[in-house]
Amino acid sequence: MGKKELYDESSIHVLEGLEAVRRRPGMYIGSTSRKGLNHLIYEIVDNAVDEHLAGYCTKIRVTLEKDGSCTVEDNGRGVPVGIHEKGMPAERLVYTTLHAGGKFDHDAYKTSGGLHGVGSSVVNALSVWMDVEIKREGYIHHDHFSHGEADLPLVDGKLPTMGKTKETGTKVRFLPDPEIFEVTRFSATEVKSRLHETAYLNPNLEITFEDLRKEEKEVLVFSEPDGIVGFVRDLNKNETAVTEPVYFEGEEEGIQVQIVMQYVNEFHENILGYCNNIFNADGGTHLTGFKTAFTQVMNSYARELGLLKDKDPNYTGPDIRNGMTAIVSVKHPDPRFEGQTKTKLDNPDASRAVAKIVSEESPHYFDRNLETLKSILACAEKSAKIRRSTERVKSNLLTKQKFSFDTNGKLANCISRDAKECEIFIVEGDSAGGSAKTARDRQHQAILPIRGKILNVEKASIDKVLANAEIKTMITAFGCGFSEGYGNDFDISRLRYDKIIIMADADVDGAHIGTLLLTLFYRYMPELINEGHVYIAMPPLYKVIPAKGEGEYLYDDKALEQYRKAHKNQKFTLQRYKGLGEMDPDQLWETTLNPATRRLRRIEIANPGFSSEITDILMGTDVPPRKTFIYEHARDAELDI
Ligand code: 28F
Repeated sequence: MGKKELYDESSIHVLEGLEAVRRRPGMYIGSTSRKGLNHLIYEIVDNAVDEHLAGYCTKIRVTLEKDGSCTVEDNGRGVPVGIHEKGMPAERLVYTTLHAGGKFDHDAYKTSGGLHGVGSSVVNALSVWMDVEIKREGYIHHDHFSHGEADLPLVDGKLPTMGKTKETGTKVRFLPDPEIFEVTRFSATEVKSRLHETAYLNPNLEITFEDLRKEEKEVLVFSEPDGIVGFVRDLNKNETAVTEPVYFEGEEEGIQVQIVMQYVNEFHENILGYCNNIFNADGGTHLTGFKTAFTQVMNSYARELGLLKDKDPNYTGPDIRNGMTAIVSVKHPDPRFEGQTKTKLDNPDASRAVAKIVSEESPHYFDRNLETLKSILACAEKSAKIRRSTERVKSNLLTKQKFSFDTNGKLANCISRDAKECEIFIVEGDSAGGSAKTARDRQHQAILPIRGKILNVEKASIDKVLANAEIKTMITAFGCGFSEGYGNDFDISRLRYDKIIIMADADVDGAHIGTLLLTLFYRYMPELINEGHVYIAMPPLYKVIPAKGEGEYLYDDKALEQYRKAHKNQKFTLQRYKGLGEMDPDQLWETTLNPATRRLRRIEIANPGFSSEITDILMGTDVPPRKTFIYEHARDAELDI
């Protein structure tokens, strides 16, 4: 076969590959919401991190450019530019073929982190244009792509150069395609938090973030020489620490293991699992290995120290982990993932390796740090006490639930019992609740009015949470029970409603109630959010009624501004809604209840590793940051019209 023929074949292959990515972007980057958009940056950054892990890159710079594009630059070796056997510069293959990661097939630590480790060509396929500059072998080599296809002519079969340099590295700039993505503005908050996380996991890497989109540009440098120890300290920075961070590391069966844990004065556990620097939202074998071994180690210490007598049962795992913040990070040469989203580590040897390191390293540490050991066991004892009393409350709650659905008469349930077609609206205030009950579709829509502010679960112990009337009603109505540090009794298959819709006013109080409810769900019923059952209703702010023609609802000030511009010389009446309570049932139906005309936003957790921290910060402090939370979430949520 001649060279030319090969080239044609491979270029057809390239086009088919790009087409597949553009046709089903969700398959490659998860979604086309803001989450998927931000993911483009992480794909490129991950390649630079791989170059760091290979031992060559110490600095990465990420810039959100004024024109909406993003630049990522590293000081590694630069992507190879030599002519590949298929007659193209190697660099072009990397940016145009799916899975063209030659080095990745050899490199032990790049077997893709699971979710979507598919790389540069996917980002290229989903971009209007991509520009690549490679500093290598004395020159700056240049390449450019449009919609994933190279459009710079080669010079003597090679990439054109744009000058000489002594430096090395790779610079990639790309503009996401608005025809693919629902939104095209990167979320600085999210990107920063992910870059910070990457810095914690790579202690010798410096990552600079730059946002040039605002009037006043923002520059941040993430450098975390203390690694995951610093990560845990920072996750806990707003809590009262009960112990110092405890750090173990080791290698077993070719798997590197790093563990850090710290106890705080809180009523929950927060344990994050990473494999090859990628967060595993659903945990997996590394976490089970850690939990099993640590429970065993702590129970034997408790007996050794006489805190548990022969007749006493062991502490449960959750007793021991209550108040614990921990990070378990493994480097595995051949990771496997299970579950729909491929975010749960599945290798049994990871469990063995972590368990072995915990059992071997614990005595080394605790024999020298007896105070820490005693503090941890004191936490366990306290938790066990609360657990026993909670078990009594819980069994009461569950027996009641069997007999009556509507505990205190406030829930107006729907007639249908087919969860797939049922919705429940949680409505702020009795007056809006009353209108909603009149206006709703009784067959499919249930209304649960809640009065005033619900309990801030972040600040309350589990027994208080369960004693709260509004919370009890919600748990009973949803039908799934709840999960917390003492055991998971939550059963999503029993969920009575496909959609749980928070309906609150578009003001500060409404935002606060939304935040409180989301915090409750996030802490005690996280699967509701993770499986996409939680929504926020978006009631309109205005109605405009022109002299002639149909009235129209407008959902924010920007929409009003646009309407004004588009109807410059026309007269119209402007109605401003102060609150849900002011709408009559017909208006409420049309704007908020009617599936055909309403607007809902689905809540998704942007960065699971950090969201626990975010909730802590926002619910633990005063007002201004809380607002940020709800707006960020509202913006990051997927629009579901
Ligand atoms: C801004 C994003 O993508 N950095 C990268 C390298 C370095 C090599 C490489 C990348 C070789 C044959 C694929 C260099 N020298 N930053 C980045 N830096 N890719 S991506 O190799 C890719 C493979 O096919 C590199 C020697 N070996 C590898």
